[in-house]
Amino acid sequence: MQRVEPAPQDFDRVLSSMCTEPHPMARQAAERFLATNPGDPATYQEVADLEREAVEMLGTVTGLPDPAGYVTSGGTEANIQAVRIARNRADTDDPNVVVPTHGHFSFWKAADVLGVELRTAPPSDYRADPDVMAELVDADTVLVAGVAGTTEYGYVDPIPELAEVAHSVDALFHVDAAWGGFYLPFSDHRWHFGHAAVDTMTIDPHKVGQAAVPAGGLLARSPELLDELAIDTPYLESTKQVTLTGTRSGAGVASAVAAMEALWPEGYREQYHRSMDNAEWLAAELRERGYDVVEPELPLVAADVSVALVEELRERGWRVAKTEAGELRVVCMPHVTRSMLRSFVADLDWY
Ligand code: 0PR
Repeated sequence: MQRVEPAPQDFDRVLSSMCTEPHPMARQAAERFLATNPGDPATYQEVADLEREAVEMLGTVTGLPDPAGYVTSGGTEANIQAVRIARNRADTDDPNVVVPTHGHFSFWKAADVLGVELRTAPPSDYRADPDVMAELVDADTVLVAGVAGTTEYGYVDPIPELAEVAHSVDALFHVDAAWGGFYLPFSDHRWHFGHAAVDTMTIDPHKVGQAAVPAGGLLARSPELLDELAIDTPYLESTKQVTLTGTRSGAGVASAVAAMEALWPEGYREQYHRSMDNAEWLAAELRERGYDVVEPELPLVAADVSVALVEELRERGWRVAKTEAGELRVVCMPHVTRSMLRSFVADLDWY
């Protein structure tokens, strides 16, 4: 029997990450499918079947019956591909994409790689402002995007209103729920395919979904949208490929299915409530100590703790991040427990 080495990443003091400890079943599945390549479905049929299952389950999570899509390498690839679908579908020589300024930096990569103009709209109260977005769209707008669970504050843009802005100029509407997608089903937010005319969505099993890295998700309302990405593959048995990468990880695909089978919906529901309670507890503790706290909307807390103090906490081994505005940012992922937050607050008090 071979010895199992301890995991190289210890999540004990990680408060900055949007990744987490994979579910034990996800870890096991990842290992089993380590050497498979869903990019070659004719050769690796079992993992190709699993990918169809993954997409089906992601459709269930996001209110989309008969979803089209695939398991990406992460949110970045999914966002790039959403922009690519929109650009390829549209009939313009001068395409532009409209996103809130708090959109993930992957939209900047997409614009650069795909040669589209990126127009950014400042938010009001941490959420995209549909009126400001509406001022930026025109006949050359191919895509409007909203974020359901922003990277810095965990806020949810007004998705139904942004969908209207997109469709007023016949653009596609994309929702980036890369991080929020596995928390949101248990909240009151209107964010998914069943709530608004959403065309494409990013939702990542390797974040709150508790799958192993790499497992992102791209979903499209119809197979025709996904076909905008199709490239002929003459020497493979399958005749076309829609993914951005060629060879890709079967481990991510298999672990996404295993995590969702283990956790959807009850496990994720319990996790949402635990994490949200933790975020609210931390927000209250920080407020009691006089810090300005951004009211958490999903399990993510931002507070105006000084940069010097954040540095001290890092010295003590805490992995904490800062927002662009300089606030301390704590992402309450599944591995973040109340006792971990208690010892974090105790360290904060020590200074
Ligand atoms: N969309 C949103 C809303 C995101 O927050 C992120 C990642 C992405 C898309 C891109 O996803 P991938 O990183 O899977 O391509 N947000 C975090 C960030 O960029 C990712 C992250 C993950 C950061 C783990 C740190 C970390 O330890 O800040």
